[in-house]
Amino acid sequence: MLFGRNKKNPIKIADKEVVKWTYSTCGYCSTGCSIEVGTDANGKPVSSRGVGGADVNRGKLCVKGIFEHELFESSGRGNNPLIREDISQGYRETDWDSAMDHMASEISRIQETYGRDSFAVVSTGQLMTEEFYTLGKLTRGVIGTNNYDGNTTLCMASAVSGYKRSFGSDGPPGCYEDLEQTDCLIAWGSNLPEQHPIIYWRIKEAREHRDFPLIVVDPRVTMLAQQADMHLAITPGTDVVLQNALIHVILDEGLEDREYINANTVGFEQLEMEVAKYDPVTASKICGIDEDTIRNVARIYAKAGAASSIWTMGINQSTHGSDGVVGVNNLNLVTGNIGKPGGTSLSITGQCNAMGTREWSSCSGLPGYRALENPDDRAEIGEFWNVDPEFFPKKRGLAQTDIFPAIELGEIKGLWLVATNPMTSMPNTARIRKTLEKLDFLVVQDSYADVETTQYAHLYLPAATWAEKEGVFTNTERRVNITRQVTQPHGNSKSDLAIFNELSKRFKQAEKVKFPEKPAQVFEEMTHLSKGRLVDISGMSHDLIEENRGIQWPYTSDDAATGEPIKAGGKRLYTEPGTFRYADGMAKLIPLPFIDNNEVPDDRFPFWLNTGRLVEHFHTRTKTGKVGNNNKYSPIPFMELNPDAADELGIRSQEYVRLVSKRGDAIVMAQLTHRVPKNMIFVPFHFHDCVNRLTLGLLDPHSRQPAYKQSSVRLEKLEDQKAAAVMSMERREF
Ligand SMILES: Nc1nc2c(c(=O)[nH]1)N[C@H]1C(S)=C(S)[C@@H](COP(=O)(O)OP(=O)(O)OC[C@H]3O[C@@H](n4cnc5c(=O)[nH]c(N)nc54)[C@H](O)[C@@H]3O)O[C@H]1N2
Ligand SMILES: Nc1nc2c(c(=O)[nH]1)N[C@H]1C(S)=C(S)[C@@H](COP(=O)(O)OP(=O)(O)OC[C@H]3O[C@@H](n4cnc5c(=O)[nH]c(N)nc54)[C@H](O)[C@@H]3O)O[C@H]1N2
Ligand code: SF4
Ligand SMILES: [Mo]
Repeated sequence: MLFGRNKKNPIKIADKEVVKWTYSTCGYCSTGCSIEVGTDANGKPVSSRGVGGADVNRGKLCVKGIFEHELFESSGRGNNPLIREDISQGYRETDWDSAMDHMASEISRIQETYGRDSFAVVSTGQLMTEEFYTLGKLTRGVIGTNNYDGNTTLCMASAVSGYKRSFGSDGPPGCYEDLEQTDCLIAWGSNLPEQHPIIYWRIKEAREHRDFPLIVVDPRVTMLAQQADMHLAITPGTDVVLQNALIHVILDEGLEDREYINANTVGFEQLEMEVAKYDPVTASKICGIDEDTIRNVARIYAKAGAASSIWTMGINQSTHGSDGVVGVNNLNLVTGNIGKPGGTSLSITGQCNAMGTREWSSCSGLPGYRALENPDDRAEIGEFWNVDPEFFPKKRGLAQTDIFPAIELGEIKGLWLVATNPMTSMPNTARIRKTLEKLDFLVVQDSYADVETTQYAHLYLPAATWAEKEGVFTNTERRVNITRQVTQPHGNSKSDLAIFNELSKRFKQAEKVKFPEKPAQVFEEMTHLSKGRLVDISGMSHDLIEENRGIQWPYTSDDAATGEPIKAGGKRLYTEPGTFRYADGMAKLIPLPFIDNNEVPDDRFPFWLNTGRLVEHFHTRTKTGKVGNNNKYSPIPFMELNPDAADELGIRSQEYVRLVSKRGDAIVMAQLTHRVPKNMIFVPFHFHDCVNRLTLGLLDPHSRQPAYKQSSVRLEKLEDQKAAAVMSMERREF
């Protein structure tokens, strides 16, 4: 029988008839996998595969990367620029020259009427670094608005702020190898198997060879928590309390690394005084982790030869986001776990090039981690770009999350959105909708014409995406890797670099500023500006990067001159004592008092609303919603709901339920699971008109990042399930 069945259905792998493989770097998450895209005899991309010799992914790809070649011709891509005078009218197609002329004249009109900063630019973590650098030059050096920021404020701002506060500079100090070599790993609010599957796979493989403790701090039983030795289901938004308590126990039991603390840090006494208040008993009442577990974890971490902490949005997206990052750094500094193999404080980054934008986009400053506040930095960049340094603002302007309220107030009249979709990704989207409607002029530059923001735009610019162009990304471990062009831009779309260059030509101020056309020429400018900086890439070139399947910075021209194998350099920062980026070379230990300021469940809204991601989808689904193999896993909005809570409310599996917060409502399907506690629901944020209608998004005071993970809702049972299904369907239509 078995034989017969096998004979009837032999396994057959379709031959895609690939004639050429082109080297690239995955354009989804910040893991930074090396990927090759196969094209057939007609030049059509037909297949994707992992690159075997690449250190990051060693031949593997996750469920997003493996279908990435399907993006180029997916539905909804933009073909031509679209224009209209008023958002009540329909669009008409236009040519690039007219679109660029119109955009430049509208920017000038707005700036002349309302002042330079009344035109704002909101960018992303998903362009090539050369594009970020060029947009920075255009915005800071030519257009001259200080209201320029990126969606990275929704994502990595707390990590950036926390690194700056602790170490004197941004720049993740560790690498993936640390997570394989460590003797203890704590993951704070980071669900690697779904969000960074290849990093997860590397840790899992390392643990198969050498079992070291994995401790997961997350209010949900995530996939990573299922693999953990200890799962600490923390009360949302209270990680800082747990961090203080861990340090309390470490100091109480004399487990700290005195030698390291003396040679590398200042502020120990102040920290000691603050953590003294967080004995395990007091802390357990706030953070929900019992006192014995707190003591155990503190001992395991401090006694490990090398211990590492990683974190992602569970820490960053909180009103204590920046403090949570400083808390992780405090823990690693008192135990001597920075800059040594297996000992690090590593923010797992989000978007494919969130790091590139931090380093080179000039969003929060000037290129190469330079600051607007520093006169030397302004002078240096002014001279290099041929821009009068007085043209630069002397301090950073509004963060992305403050730009929208400034539109509400009428202070900002024009907005340029580059590769970001705030109509789905910002908290409280009803408010964002009203805000966008108020603009005199909105430009949306996106690879997809059907992205929700185009409903509010006056001008739509179709952008090429990912391997339709060339350039570099930097991943979580500071590895610069290259995407080569696989295929031509879709329709009449243009690369973002070409769009920035075209626009620059329309401004008088740009006559004396150079805008090189080729990505490799732009990269060359960056290498020059990086010399002697923390982010030194002066030894790199596009070709050398491809040859090595990515190179970690710093990689200096001196390193390159030695001719030694590249693997030796750039793995870790702060490996020598007293080399932190503050003037005295010391890292700061910073006391973190805890103030409970979240929206918490109450009688009217009794559930915690937790939000996040799924492995098969990326962000607002402009991409994965169009790839059948990704979308079919979860095509409709749903929530994770505890079966006991469902039982009490009379909600059955797969029923549609109305969620209500103080901001708005949304309809989702109930998926009953013990992943969430009884007083919490978890809703993926990938769906339009869904969970961000509900979120509050209070801002972290240091980073201005929204607390997407903490707000409260109630659940309403819906009698008319058919009508609910239709409403839910309408909201997910593309
Ligand atoms: N498949 C896929 N991968 C992605 C992305 C994607 O959209 N899809 N996006 C990329 C981007 S931009 C980012 S930023 C990363 C995000 O990667 P992650 O941060 O790993 O993903 P999230 O699901 O947003 O949140 C992680 C966890 O935070 C937990 N959490 C909630 N509140 C708290 C809290 O108070 N404390 C703690 N300790 N944990 C809490 C949630 O329960 C959730 O499991 O993923 C990247 N990778
Ligand atoms: N509730 C809730 N909300 C969240 C989060 C959460 O955890 N919970 N996470 C937040 C985080 S961490 C992030 S990073 C944000 C992400 O939020 P967004 O950045 O707003 O979401 P994306 O869908 O990634 O938007 C990127 C856009 O760029 C377009 N694009 C892709 N490639 C290119 C290109 O090469 N050029 C151009 N011009 N366009 C391109 C895509 O089509 C898409 O429309 O969401 C945030 N929102
Ligand atoms: S893990 Fe991230 S970088 Fe690697 S293939 Fe998946 S989405 Fe791409
Ligand atoms: Mo992100």
